[in-house]
Amino acid sequence: MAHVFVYGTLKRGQPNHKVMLDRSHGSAVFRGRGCTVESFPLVIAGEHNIPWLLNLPGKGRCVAGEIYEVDEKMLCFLDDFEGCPNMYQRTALQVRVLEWEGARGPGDCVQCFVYSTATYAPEWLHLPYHGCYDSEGPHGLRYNPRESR
Ligand code: PCA
Repeated sequence: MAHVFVYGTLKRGQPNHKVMLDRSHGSAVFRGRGCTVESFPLVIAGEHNIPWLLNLPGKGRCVAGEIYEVDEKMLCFLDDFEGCPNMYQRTALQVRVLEWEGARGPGDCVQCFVYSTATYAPEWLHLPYHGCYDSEGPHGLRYNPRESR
């Protein structure tokens, strides 16, 4: 079992959350909410308004998201779904737990996998940095789902 921190379209209520609920992809159990210990630039970029966590710790904001416990099958599925390693790369980072589901959880911080990218266009650094992604947020950059491309 591994922990995955999701900050974009995989979160509850976001356009790709359904893939985490599909048992044919493996299992993903919601464990709680958290935010990254380090700050990162989270930008919405490209013609499909895709959220990207740029792998540049120390810049941007602490980013809020959800922590899931996933099995090996789901991890493999998510790697494929997120185009890892060409689009996103899966790396480990520390997440500060804000709310844990159930009675007992780990301490303040938990190490999680995250899909971020180190291969972005330099001009993305000039886009607005978000702290908490919502496809329908006031930024007006609604995610264009893969089915509609
Ligand atoms: N999906 C992954 C990375 C960005 C995205 O839209 C996530 O939600 O964490």
